[in-house]
Amino acid sequence: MKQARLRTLFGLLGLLLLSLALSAQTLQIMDTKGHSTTVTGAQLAKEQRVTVNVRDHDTSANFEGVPLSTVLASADIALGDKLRGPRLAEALLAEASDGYKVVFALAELDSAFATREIILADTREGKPLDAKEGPFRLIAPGDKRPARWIRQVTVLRIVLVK
Ligand SMILES: Nc1nc2c(c(=O)[nH]1)N[C@H]1C(S)=C(S)[C@@H](COP(=O)(O)O)O[C@H]1N2
Ligand SMILES: [Mo]
Repeated sequence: MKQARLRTLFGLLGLLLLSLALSAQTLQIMDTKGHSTTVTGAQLAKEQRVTVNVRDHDTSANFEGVPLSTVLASADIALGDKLRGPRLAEALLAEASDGYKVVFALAELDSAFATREIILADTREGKPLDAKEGPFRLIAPGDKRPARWIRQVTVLRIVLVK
């Protein structure tokens, strides 16, 4: 009886620590006007999640996360019907904590244009990404080189290319 209660207590404590850890993982999204939105690991855990299987150099890897289009929608970056005209010169500049940067055209992230789905991954083989890779990494299935699979991504900046 006592043991069962202790187990429940430790279970709840574990959940609390997990949710605290997830809310400490943050990613910043900046729109073209400089308005910023913060996305947390806890929020990503509640979204519709997808899994992708990709080749990382010579090994197969399973990443799970949320489509970038969903992440952008949560920051009010409109895609679909709203992505037309001059907005087709908009790009997503992803920045990592080591200074590495990569870009994707916004149209590449929109299901109305793209035949593949680029994701913001937070797990690999079912485990949270380690400090070297995560907490967040972009994965673009279909890219033959993994050079845009930016590790430790901290900022997603929407830029208008002039
Ligand atoms: N933050 C960050 N992400 C990065 C890089 C980097 O230097 N910094 N290199 C890229 C390149 S060139 C490759 S080939 C892959 C290699 O990732 P891996 O070592 O995890 O397989 O990560 C990509 N993502
Ligand atoms: Mo690379």
